[in-house]
Amino acid sequence: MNKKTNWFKDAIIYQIYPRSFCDGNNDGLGDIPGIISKLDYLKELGVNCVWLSPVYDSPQCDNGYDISNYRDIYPPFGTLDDFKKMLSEMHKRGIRLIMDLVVNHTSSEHVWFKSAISDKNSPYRDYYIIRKGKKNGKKPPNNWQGFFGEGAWSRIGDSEDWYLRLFAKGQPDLNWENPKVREEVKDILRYWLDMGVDGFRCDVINLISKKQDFKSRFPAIALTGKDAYITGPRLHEFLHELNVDVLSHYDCMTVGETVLATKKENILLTDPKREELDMIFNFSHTDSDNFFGVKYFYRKFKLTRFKRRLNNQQENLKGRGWNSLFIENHDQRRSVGRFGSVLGEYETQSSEALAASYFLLQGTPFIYEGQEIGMRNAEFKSLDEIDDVESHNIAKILSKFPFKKKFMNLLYEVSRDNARTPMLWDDSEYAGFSIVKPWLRVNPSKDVINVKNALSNKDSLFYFYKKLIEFKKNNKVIRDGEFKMIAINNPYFFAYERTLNNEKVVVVASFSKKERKFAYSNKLNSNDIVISNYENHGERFKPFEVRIYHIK
Ligand code: TEU
Repeated sequence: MNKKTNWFKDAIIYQIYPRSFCDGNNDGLGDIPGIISKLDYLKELGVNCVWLSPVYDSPQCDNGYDISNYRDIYPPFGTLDDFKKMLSEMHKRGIRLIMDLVVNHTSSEHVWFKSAISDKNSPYRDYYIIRKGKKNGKKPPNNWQGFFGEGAWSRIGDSEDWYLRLFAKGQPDLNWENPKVREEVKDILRYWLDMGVDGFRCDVINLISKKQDFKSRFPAIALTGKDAYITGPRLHEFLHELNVDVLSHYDCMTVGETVLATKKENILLTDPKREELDMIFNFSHTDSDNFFGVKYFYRKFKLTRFKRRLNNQQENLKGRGWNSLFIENHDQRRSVGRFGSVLGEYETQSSEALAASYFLLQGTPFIYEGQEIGMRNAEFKSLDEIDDVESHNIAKILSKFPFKKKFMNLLYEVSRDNARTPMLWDDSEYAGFSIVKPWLRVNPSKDVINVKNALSNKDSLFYFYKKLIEFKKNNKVIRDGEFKMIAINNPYFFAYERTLNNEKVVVVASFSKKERKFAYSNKLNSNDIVISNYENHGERFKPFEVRIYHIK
């Protein structure tokens, strides 16, 4: 019998990046005891689920997205007992836990991979995608490109053979064509589900099936070979198999990170009848300020484009699948000063306008650590301040280009480490994250932007998020109501309705520094406003004013 219920539809999910959340043993790195010490803070915010980025044992070439042992914890983060304690402390507080499931690839330090490359007859050889190179093994088997700016193959020593790795060198892709690999993955799922974990965020899950031709692609442009490895031919079959064999036996949920998936694929992946994933992350709106989904191809932000993309996501899955709602994660730069919000004057109000714009759409909202207090980008000034493997790979490529300086400045602005600086708990030297120098620099804004200040100011962004969370929890119209975008071509306002029978919620957020009228709101009664970031509501909206009307 299928044991899955739909609790994911009522989830409000907070993402923790364990390295950067809280350092419990003062070694400069966040850890599980640190997380436990902050659970009451999450309870105060009101979230009811945590997505924990990887805590498994790992050499950390990509901060844990390279797993060397799927059944143990990276020692600097704590022990399995610490993990179990965290899980039970979360459950005690009504907070569920979803783990990051990274099974497109393992670490090159995983015993499977070590055996696979050291012995051609190893039973693990076929766990990976290993092919003979061209030119007597001196050149890679084809011209595919990976996600971190490099070719997708690495040579095994000085042999003729190469292994596929769509990310860093230390992240060899698993061969999902091999049924033994799929059984291993199922066992990993069972191991954590039996321990009481509530579900998984499935890393780059739409890359697990590859076209088996392994031929070069022409013309060779960004992400060469992507037609072979993005939403490959057996993806749906593999996901269905995991669901039927494992997931459906537990009351758990899944959210798939689906990179560059099409509208049609997104429907297939989330259609409950097909039993694949509960929801997916669609990046079309976070990519609205770049070309081709590549953040280095920067494009000026337009509110109307952002609205259209979110509207497309909502309309696409209407009555068919479930959306995930987010504006930040550990791979994205911070949303402050992005997506129409501004730094400096009106910083808080504009972050509130952005929060209201995404949080009450149809779907399950996510908040990334620090987003709720308006943490800003890190303002990196040199590559030495950056740790991320992706940024370092790109910097290597950029060093060969003219206009290097201009590109490097862009890299500092979009580097994933912008989201990974230590959480700002207070204004002490290391922001209450640690008492020793952290692994990544502390954001210089810590004197003003920190949790302590946020909690002591009733008008802070934190309390605005808390209100949105409460409102969503208490009103089924936000979960089940029909979505409709209002005035989609208006360049200054983000507005939408949610309707369930005779009940209606209308969200109107101004993205203008000027006072402006919004014709639609003339029809509405200001007595119905339940959440706002200003006290008085005139005919004109004040800069970045939000009005949420609840009409019953
Ligand atoms: O991200 C997948 C992914 O597509 C990103 O690496 C993206 O290309 C990049 O962030 C754009 O800047 C997932 C994880 O979220 C990421 O942290 C991992 O590095 C990656 O998979 C490999 O596991």
